[in-house]
Amino acid sequence: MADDDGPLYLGFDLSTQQLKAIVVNSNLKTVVQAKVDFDGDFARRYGIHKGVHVREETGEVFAPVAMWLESVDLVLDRLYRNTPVSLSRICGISGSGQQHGSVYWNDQAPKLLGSLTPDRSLASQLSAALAHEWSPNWQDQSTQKECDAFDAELGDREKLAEATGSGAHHRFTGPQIMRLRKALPQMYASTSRISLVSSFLASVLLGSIAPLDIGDVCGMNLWDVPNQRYSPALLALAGGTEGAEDLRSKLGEPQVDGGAPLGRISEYFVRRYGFSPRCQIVPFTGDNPATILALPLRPLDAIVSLGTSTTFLMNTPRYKPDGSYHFFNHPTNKGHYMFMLCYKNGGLAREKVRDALPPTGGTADWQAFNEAVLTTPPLGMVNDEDKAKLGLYFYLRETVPNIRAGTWRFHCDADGSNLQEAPAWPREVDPRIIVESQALSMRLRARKLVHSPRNDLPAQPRRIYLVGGGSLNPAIARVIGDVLGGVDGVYKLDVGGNACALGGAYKALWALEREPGQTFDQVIAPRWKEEGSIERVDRGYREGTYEQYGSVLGAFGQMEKTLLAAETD
Ligand code: XUL
Repeated sequence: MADDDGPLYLGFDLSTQQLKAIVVNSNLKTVVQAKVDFDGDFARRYGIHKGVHVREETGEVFAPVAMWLESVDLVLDRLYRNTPVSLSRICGISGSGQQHGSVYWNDQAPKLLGSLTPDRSLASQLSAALAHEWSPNWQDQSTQKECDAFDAELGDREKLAEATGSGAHHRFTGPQIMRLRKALPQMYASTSRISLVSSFLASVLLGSIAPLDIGDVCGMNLWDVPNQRYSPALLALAGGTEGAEDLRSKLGEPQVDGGAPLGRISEYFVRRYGFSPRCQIVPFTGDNPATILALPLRPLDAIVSLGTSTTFLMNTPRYKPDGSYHFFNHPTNKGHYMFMLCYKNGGLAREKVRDALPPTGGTADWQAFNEAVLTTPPLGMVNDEDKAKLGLYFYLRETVPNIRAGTWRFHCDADGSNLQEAPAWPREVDPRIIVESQALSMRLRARKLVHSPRNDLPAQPRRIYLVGGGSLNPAIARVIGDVLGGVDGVYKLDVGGNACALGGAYKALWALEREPGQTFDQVIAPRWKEEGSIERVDRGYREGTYEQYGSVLGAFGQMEKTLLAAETD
């Protein structure tokens, strides 16, 4: 199909701070993109900062839903004005939303969604469809009591993780719903449907309430993953003893096939922006599940996202839940899962270590940090008799594992024995130790999911893809390769901040161009060109070095356990 007359696909990403839209053609080439920046475009009107309101006293973090509605009109307006092609060529739309956030619709919603007039804005017509003007955000921390109840409901935290793929987390939608039901009983009673941010955006485009997505439904602590149904006990916990069925109908059943179109686009968008009336809306998913759709990510490949926080993502057929990490249904591959580690102490923690380095007399900050990383030997061991240095650098309470803020330095023998608190070491050693520590934590937790990629090599990922700000740092790429391996190399993914929106656009393409039974990978992989999409930044697995880190992995876990135990004493 020629690039200039074939079908186009649109992917959205409704994240905390922006709404992005990206249009690709059947060859995965980006045709046009547009974005709305909430602070830049709306800070004055909505009084938000970094896209949200924060109520320090309660730990609540929430966003105005009307602002998102305004953003949909604004981003389409920008797309419409800038596009070199007609939006009528767009055959399918999908996308992503920040995970865990929820939107509360009242009983007017179906009527209002279905009768939008193109000469008035979405916000002016749909604000009346909301039971609650706010959407709780994933940064919210107001639900400790509810999390304790979730962790206890099925026995303990590990049992909850076995059932729902995750232990209870403040941001997860089940604990959030439980809190809102008690805090705002009238609002909850007047809610007829609850959407996740992903299905909210799909609903607006569809002109009716869209079902939840099969990947995103796992970010609630309500979906029983092994049995693929809502957990009646957890529905009753969140919705109230008599309210389990009511909550089930508020949520609705998710759509199992992430590639089955939900229906045609609402007439509002046809008349206002020139979309084709045949354009299909495909289920939207969470931003993390959408990230793994931005490239053909095979089992044994991993994505490390190095932003303010750090996330580690894998596509795996193995379901091995644990209270400190997450399993979600894979958004497109039935029977596969997305494994996710989500660390709070990522880029900011590295920055603090950088800022504590002795002044260098003019050397750029990261240059000094990187030099320190690259001139310090693995584990700070100059020779075999040296102690291996291990540290934890948490500027915020961490979730993986749940350890308080603080800095700890330990050491052990090369074989991992004799772990002890270490005497202070020079500050120039810290840059390597913090990056190693972040990578060791990922290796420790991903080890149940990896196996030997080939020829008796030790178990490790095949390829590691880096995204986010930290992916530009060669010293970090080197340590990731040293510690995590990656027999086929470490790569930087060159999609800027657009991975989730791109994943959404590819999902729409897959949904509409797949032959019966064709998987996402079978459709996307042959069209995906490495050139221009990825760049190899480290060779990955180094024999000897990888094994050296393997010897201290147990000691690293022991260090975490020691600190956890000290906290509960
Ligand atoms: C994941 C999470 C964040 C948000 C960011 O569990 O809460 O990564 O998805 O939008």
